[in-house]
Amino acid sequence: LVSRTTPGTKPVIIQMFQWSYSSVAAECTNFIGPAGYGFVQVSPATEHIAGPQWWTDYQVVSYTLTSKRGNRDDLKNMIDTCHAAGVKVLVDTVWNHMAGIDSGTGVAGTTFTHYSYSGTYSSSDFHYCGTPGNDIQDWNNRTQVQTCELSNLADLQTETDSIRARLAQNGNDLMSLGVDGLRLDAAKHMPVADISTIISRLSPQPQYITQEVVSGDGETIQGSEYTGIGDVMEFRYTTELQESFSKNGISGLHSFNDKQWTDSSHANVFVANHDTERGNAATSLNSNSPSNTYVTANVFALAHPYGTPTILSSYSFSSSDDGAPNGGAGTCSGAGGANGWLCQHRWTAIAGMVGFRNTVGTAALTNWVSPQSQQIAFGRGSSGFVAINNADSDWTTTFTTSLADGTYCDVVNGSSCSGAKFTVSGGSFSATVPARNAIAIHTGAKA
Ligand code: LAG
Ligand code: CA
Repeated sequence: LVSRTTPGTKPVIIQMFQWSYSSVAAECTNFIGPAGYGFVQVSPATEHIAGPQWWTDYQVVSYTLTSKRGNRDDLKNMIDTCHAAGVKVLVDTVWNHMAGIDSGTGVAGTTFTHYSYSGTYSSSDFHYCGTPGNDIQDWNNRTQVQTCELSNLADLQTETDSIRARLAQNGNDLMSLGVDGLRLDAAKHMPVADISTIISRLSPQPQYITQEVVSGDGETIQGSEYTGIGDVMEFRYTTELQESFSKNGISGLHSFNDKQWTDSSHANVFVANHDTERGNAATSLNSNSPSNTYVTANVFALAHPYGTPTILSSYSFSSSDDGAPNGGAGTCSGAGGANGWLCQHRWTAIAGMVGFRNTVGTAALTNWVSPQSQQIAFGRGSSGFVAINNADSDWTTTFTTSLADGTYCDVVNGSSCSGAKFTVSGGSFSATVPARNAIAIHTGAKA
């Protein structure tokens, strides 16, 4: 495999969960490009089952590039428009399985029954692992996880050349439209050798790949197995932030080097994704989390050097099955959402911290202080400094920093220097970090 660059000078990805292609295109032009995001990640592009729920997208019925987000032309137009705005496009890609329901007609008109998808696959193309319902029962059994069914979804024989060829054809179709990279759905359910063979057949090679491998410490299948292919979504980070910000305290977040997690250069990190934000066991923070913790955790993720951050941009829901509001057209207004959409990527703190991340680059974490378990502050070399106060009272102090003398704008609570200003003099500055809030300054935002 050729080595792939991880996101570079504009590393931040936005997961545009369920946004229609035309709405992503408009948002690339209007906000995402100018704000300095590097990538948008869109929902699966392949034809899927019909229905109002969001998760229809993960039940593939053919590789026609028509989904509820738009058709092939809409996809191409979005890619071109986002590129013109300096934003690259990642597509969520479902290679492990096909639809799990008994029968139906897909959103582009393909008829199917379970294990038979007209024009694409027939029953001999799937695994039947022999467990009851052919479902995964033992999540510590590698063979079961990779050849049994995830939620009844027909499991492709990805070890065979014909299936690999068909999946590579789907990948090359995406690449031919100008797609820059892929999010590989259910990667844990496919052996590394299967994915690498498919990826090796793509031309051009994807510039970025992130893989969905949910692994816990000591589990049989580990994300680290997959780092030769690309990045791995590190779900333990998501859990750590949720536990730290909502109960344990944040002082332990200095470094993750002592963990068994994916190494920093291969970890794709997120405060929430579309699965965890609706997780029944509160597996992550989400926009309803109390005390502003969703925001302060995102500030942390964008400030800390571990991993490549993805920001979720999603919508409010009353049932976890609810599909996108407003007919799927993502809409934002000012620094927030509209018509049911949340537009987290526009929130002042998050957009401000994207500028911080782009400015500090790979600068080392310096000048860490944590006077108590709910307060942390650190610098990123001589380029930026952040302080996060997850306690219930204000934190007024003098911070030691490597920033040069000057007056800097808080990018968490203001944009274009509309918030607080802090003056660094002789390697220190004084500030009040409001309760359950944060401040951040960097050399790209001086007064
Ligand atoms: C993923 N990553 O590996 C996605 O992030 C996750 O959102 C997908 O599940 C999963 N893999 C399969 O691609 C989603 C929903 C499931 C849904 C599934 C297929 O979280 O709830 O399952 O997509 O649509 C649904 C029903 C199941 C049913 C299944 C098959 O909820 O009860 O068995 O469909 O009919
Ligand atoms: Ca599989």
